[in-house]
Amino acid sequence: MAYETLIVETHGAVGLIRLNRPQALNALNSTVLTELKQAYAAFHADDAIGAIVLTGSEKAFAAGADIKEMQALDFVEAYKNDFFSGWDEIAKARKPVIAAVSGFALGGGCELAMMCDFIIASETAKFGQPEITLGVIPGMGGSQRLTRAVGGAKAMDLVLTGRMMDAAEAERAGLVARVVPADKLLDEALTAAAKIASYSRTSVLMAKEAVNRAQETTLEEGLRFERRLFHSLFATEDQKEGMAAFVEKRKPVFKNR
Ligand code: CO8
Repeated sequence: MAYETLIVETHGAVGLIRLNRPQALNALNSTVLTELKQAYAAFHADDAIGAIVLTGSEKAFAAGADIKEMQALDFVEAYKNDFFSGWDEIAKARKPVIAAVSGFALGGGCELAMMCDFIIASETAKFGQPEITLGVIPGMGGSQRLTRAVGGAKAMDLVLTGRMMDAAEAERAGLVARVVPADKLLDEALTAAAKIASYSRTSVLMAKEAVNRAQETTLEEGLRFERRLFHSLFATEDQKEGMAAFVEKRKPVFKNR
């Protein structure tokens, strides 16, 4: 399928999506959202794909929601159409998604990276929520996901001042899982995604669900949820295969059953 704003490829069991609006530093407009939903749906429907990498260019992962597209929006229209709610579907992807971030990840770009399961950043990455400089606030989850990722003090600093933080600060703050040199970024993300895709799909999906649940519930409920998922994995052929392979000192062959 041909896209106007994305470049989509497969690398073995990994789906790679590159945001591709270089003239606007990958600003997220409605076409990007429509196409991203299509690309996600296609990778989710494809049993051969076990994980997804979402990336941008060297200069920008995405410099935010498209300000030129948003500029004329009025309150009633924004409220009536629940503007930005389309992005919720991206955040609900079931297969693991790694954000590979180089350059600017600002506003909606930072929010999109945070909708992914984890972020691998290049040393050149810059994160920020500069919406305050435009007379608005984050609208795609920035005030909530950033606060959960880095805590209230730093989230408040970034959201109120609109300043950018570099990759080292983002890693120290817990927003970013790994920082790598710019020329290693894609390799690192594809290798991590290939590793995830090599495991039993069922345990991967459940692992993701369990970690996500930690963000949303009490410790007691979260522990109960984890335990139930853990128990249920003993009903899978992949658990038998994984443990047999360990005992027999060989590599497991998961059948996703
Ligand atoms: N939207 C549209 N176009 C953009 C955007 C954007 N977010 N960012 C950059 N561009 C365009 C520029 O307009 C420029 O286009 P042109 O050449 O036609 O003038 C081109 O990309 C290149 O940009 P610059 O020349 O500015 O490049 P620089 O390297 O000088 O600067 C920056 C790079 C610092 C990233 C700068 O482009 C910038 O500050 N961009 C805007 C960052 C920003 O404010 N992002 C937040 C956007 S708002 C948002 O994401 C969520 C809003 C929530 C609202 C909720 C409502 C319900």
